[in-house]
Amino acid sequence: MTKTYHVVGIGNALVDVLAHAGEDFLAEHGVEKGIMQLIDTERAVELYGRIGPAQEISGGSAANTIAGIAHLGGRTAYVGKVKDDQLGTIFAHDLRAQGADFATPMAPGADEGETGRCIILVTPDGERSMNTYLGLSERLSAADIDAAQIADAEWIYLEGYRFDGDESHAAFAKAIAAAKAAGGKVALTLSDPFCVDRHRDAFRRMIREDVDLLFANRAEMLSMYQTEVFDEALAQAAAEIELVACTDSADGAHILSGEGRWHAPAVATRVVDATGAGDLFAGAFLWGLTQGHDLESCGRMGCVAASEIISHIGARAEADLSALFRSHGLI
Ligand code: GMP
Repeated sequence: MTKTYHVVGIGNALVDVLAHAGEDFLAEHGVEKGIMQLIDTERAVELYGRIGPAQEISGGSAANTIAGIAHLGGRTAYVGKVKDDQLGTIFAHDLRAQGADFATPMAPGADEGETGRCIILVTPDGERSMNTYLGLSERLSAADIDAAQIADAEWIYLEGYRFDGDESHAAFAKAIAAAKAAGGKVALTLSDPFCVDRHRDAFRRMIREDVDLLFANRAEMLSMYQTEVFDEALAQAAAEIELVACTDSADGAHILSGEGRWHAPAVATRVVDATGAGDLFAGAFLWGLTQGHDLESCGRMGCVAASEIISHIGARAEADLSALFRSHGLI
């Protein structure tokens, strides 16, 4: 029976506030380069007051992935918490306008807190350093998971960042149970090396028991398996997960399944802003998978989509990804 959704994603619903910044700005304001740091309201206000001109663009890691799949014509839905405020309305509009279903109830305007945002500082080398004020996205709980919707998905895609919220562990457990009971599959992204550090045991349990497809980058993979040897981490992951897709920046991506291993080269491009590269890699990879493409092609699609995202500011596709896949002979 055909399911309504190819992929339903669950994660932190955030609006990105993107600004250019020099290395000295990062040092001066204690921003750690290349990773995600959680910040409180006070710090968000302070940082916002100090950055240069910024652009607000809908973001959120899993939301970017889902938007990418929808952009490619895949059937998708997203689950994440925003508030009924200006940024929440923009976030919902952008996702729906891309063709994804988004039905998570918005927190009412009278509630405390605001829609979450991520202050992203882009250095001249194109690297992104993220400062996340979670706001309402933090409150995603099991009550926000519609088991019938999840059961109607071929894949669910879980964002590792959401491990930072206690109630969201229960939300993930509910989603996994609903997906598995209906023959669905579970994909997880590790999201960030320090997030892995904070929740290694919970990640490990989920990986061993429930995850069919793991997305990670090199730093996250090393953090997960607590080794400095990349190949060793990849081998450990492949031994316990059916399918592993691990990105490695300018070195592209490694795909592992059983005894099989493939490498997809990065697509040469000028790196303007690395924000969303991994998200769109995952989106394109999952789209390819649900369309029945072989694993190597899925990896190559991921790298083509990632190269589009890093060639401009923001984590949502601007060019026609299907046209790019055609020009690379992938479809
Ligand atoms: O990081 C996810 C994906 O983005 C990688 O697998 C690459 O496809 C792409 N990517 C990330 N960093 C770079 C880079 O510095 N150069 C190029 N060409 N691609 C990158």
